[in-house]
Amino acid sequence: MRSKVVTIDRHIIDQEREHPGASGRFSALLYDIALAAKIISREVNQAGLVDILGKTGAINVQGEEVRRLDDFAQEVIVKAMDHAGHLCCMVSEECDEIIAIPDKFDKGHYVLLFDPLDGSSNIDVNVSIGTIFSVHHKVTPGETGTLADCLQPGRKQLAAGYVIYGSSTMLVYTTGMDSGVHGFTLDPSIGEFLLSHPNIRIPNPPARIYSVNEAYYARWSRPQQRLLDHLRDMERGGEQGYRSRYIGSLVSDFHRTLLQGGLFMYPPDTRSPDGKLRILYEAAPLALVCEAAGGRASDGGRDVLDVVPRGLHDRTPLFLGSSSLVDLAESYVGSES
Ligand code: P6P
Repeated sequence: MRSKVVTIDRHIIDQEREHPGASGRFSALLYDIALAAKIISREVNQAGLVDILGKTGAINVQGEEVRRLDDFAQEVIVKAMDHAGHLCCMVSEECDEIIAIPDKFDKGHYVLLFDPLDGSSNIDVNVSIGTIFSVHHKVTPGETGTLADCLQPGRKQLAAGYVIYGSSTMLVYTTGMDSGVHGFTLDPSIGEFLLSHPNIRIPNPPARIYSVNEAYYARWSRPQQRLLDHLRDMERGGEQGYRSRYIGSLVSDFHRTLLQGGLFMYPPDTRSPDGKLRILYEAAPLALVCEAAGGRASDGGRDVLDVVPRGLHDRTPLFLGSSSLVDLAESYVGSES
């Protein structure tokens, strides 16, 4: 048994006390995110038992077939977050436009951006999947959330994190560079997220792991190919070689990178010139977590946190993980960014 049992609610209150100006509204927002995560976790973990696997037949804005759990997760988050008075609007991977707060509910000063269930194509084969979330301050006058409130650079995020639904359900979040990264594991027997990974720091020196879909090698630029050749080359003056680990579920690949170190990459290629991953609700939140844990996140030439998206669903190349390995990646591909 750990020396003390700290629930996520207690942790959020303790963090609020460290910020005298905190209104408490922000804390309440984080509680509601944790609640939504518990509800989604229950359904994801029963997916094999309850007939919610398979497809709804609907197609989302990304042109991808929507699986029932996608729908469910999307609805849980919207219904958990839309009436509490914290938000002026929401943005979801599943919705083409901004999600407005119904007029019957009070509006607040925050914007929630999220990918309700990333990696959902892995649901049927029991691979861990995840929810990714990002919180910004409203920056325009008036109550109603606007595009300008959503299209902010990642460095301005108030909070960011993810939930990974795997062998256990974990919620990992940060409220910025000076507050650290903290991981909470769900104890389903009491329905509480308990602090299990306080002050996560990405290991340095990192594990020598690279994570990329090597099937696309032929579609990469020459500098990107040379970077992979370097990482694959075992005989470099006796230097210890690298291992390749690629799950194909962003939250799972990032969670391993955060805890063990390494380099996750989703580079641009001839079919996806901006890469595949979305800035607002995938790259930017994970970049904030990574940097707050002592790592780096780059688009190949600059920090992802400095990228200002032009559209809600803009994509970016992503090089994420241990600083020394992201620096190495930039030394190869930086000139072309
Ligand atoms: P690829 C899952 O569909 C996802 O959006 C991320 O979770 C994952 O990192 C990526 O796509 C995998 O893409 O092209 O390697 O199959």
